[in-house]
Amino acid sequence: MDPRSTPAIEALRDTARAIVDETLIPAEPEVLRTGTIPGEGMRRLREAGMFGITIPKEFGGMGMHTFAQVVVHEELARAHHGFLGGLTLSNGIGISALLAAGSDELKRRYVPAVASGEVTTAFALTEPEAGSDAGRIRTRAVRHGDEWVIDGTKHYITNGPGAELVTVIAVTDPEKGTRGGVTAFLVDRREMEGVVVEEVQRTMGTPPYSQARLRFDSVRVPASHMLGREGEGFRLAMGALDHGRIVVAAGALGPMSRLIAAMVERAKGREQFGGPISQFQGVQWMIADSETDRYAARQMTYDAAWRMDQGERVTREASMAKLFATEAVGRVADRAVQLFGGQGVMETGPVQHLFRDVRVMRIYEGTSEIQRLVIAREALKG
Ligand code: COS
Repeated sequence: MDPRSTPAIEALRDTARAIVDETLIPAEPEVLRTGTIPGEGMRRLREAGMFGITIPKEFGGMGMHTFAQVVVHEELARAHHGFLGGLTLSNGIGISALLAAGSDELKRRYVPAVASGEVTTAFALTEPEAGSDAGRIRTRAVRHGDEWVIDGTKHYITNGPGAELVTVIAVTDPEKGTRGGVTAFLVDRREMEGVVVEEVQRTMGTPPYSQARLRFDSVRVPASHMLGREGEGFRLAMGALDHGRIVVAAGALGPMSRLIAAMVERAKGREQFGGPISQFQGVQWMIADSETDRYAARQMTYDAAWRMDQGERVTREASMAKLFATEAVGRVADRAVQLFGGQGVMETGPVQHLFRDVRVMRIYEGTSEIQRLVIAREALKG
């Protein structure tokens, strides 16, 4: 147990571990076979309050901090990603701007159903022409009386196919750009017409596919659904990503643990040249390097989360944790496939789906290259 943890955090971690081991991992063959998420797993996650770990108690959540979230998320992330999209967003970028800058009325109206997992969220920043260069977004919001009208296209939006609530980052003043010209809005797709799913975007990861290209076709949003002040949207989006990147780092720890456990079991059980392959130094070093990667990634992730909870601005630490942990899980997954040999690349093998699923982590919520850019900029500030 980490010295910064508490009995309450450990109890929640134990609950998460039990749900993952008893229900989510046993359901994985079904997920991989059918591309659907069994309801029982989601029910257990909801009932355990996992959608509202970081949501304040007054809005129906557990009111825990980022440190608690990463400890628990590390455990949850051993499960197939299909179980995790909803709760990662509801404890992070899907709701950060609403919690940080929405009116009390909006929070009272929307947050409790998000905390319970009844309503799902998405965060719409990325566009076809604005990925790493998020400041180039073109989606426009124009004020008409008491409403804003949003037009534009967002893509690769996680939970995009079905999320009821979407935080949309749009340009409200092209002249001002990222410094005062971008604003965040909360779009409720149940009430506001014009959000069109143009495509469910299939990745190289295993299904279910939760990314979508969304077209905003003159979506009329009441002025009361603006999050924060006009022009504050880029700062809100970047602040949400500081937190989100720490959570992605925690999300890399779960698969690392799965992969290392599989490597150890395989090394002890597979016999070649008259004995278990664990006797070979080449295999031992794969395991040693993977353990070291996980240890370092965990320390960075926990530290970044802890500092964030102390009120520090952790832009650099979040990027370092995200960069290191997601690159590390890629290395571990590659070693695991290698250690499993032919079985490593078989469709029915135990690690190939993890190898495919973790690849995107080096890309979403900022590529490794963007993390390096952020770290270098912060360092060069002196
Ligand atoms: N927290 C709060 N505010 C921030 C911030 C942060 N981490 N980063 C930037 N801002 C605000 C600041 O107000 C800044 O103005 P000042 O420097 O005058 O204070 C303003 O935003 C503009 O920032 P910046 O000049 O850094 O913007 P750039 O366009 O140069 O680039 C990067 C910003 C590259 C860091 C940004 O575009 C980025 O993170 N890109 C990756 C996007 C991404 O992760 N996409 C993944 C999909 S979203 S799930």
